[in-house]
Amino acid sequence: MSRSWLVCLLAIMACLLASTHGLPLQENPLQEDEKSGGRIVGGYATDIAQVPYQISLRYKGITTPQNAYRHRCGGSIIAEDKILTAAHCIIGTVPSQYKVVAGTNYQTGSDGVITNVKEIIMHEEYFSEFAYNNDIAILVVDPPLPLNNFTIQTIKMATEQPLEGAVSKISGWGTTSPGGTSSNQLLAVDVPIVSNDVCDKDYENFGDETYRITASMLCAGKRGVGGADACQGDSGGPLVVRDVLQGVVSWGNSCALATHPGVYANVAYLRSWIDAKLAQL
Ligand code: 4AZ
Repeated sequence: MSRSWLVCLLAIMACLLASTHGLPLQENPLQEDEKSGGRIVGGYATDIAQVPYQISLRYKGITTPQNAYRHRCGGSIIAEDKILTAAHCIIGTVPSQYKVVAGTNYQTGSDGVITNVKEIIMHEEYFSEFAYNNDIAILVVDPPLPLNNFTIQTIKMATEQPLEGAVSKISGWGTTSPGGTSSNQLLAVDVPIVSNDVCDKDYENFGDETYRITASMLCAGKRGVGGADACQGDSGGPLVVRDVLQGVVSWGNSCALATHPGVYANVAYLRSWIDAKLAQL
């Protein structure tokens, strides 16, 4: 038998062996939530009139001024000239790198109105002691947004903690699966509030010892079920319970896992910091 025939035979045998031993034939098997055709993850298309406090924070790199501003994070309108977002969205950047777009349904849309960021106020204790601790920032925009009682409105900030099990609404243009593509249409999903004690236990074996659920955080998700969550690109955006802003999309282990709720900055807890900053402005 010639050498080339032997090589051929070996190759065929290797293939037969592989197929009987169940090596994956598909390079990238679908994630659980991709099978369900998820959105935001697991959500539904909504209209900006349903969440008129939602903004799209558009960003460009400092070394690529020729580029367009692109959606980076969400945020919430707390006054005609103030936006609440996550510290991790804006850390290490300057105001000129941003535009704020309000009253739009699309992350690439130029419907709605556009304004500039004049000032960024980040929590001084962001990431101190614990990972993602105090993940909150205020953006001052100029000119102020033209509030219209329809597609561009403020949201009231919480003064009290939400009840465990209360249904919250989260919204944004983030990815519809972990590591997936983001949605051009605004999406929303409803998830129940999870207590910090329960959530901290869920995160016991995640990351290093700095990953704890602290008082500056809030959790929401369908424990034991999964499939509904915020994901990458939703960060900085709103978690609302009965028309009150309770959370700011912050972090989590992947997205929409049954074992790990999404984690949010806790607006009621951070309220004293927010109010102090607003009073100084
Ligand atoms: C992110 O990467 C991210 N499931 C945001 C929210 C969550 C996970 C990741 C929560 O911006």
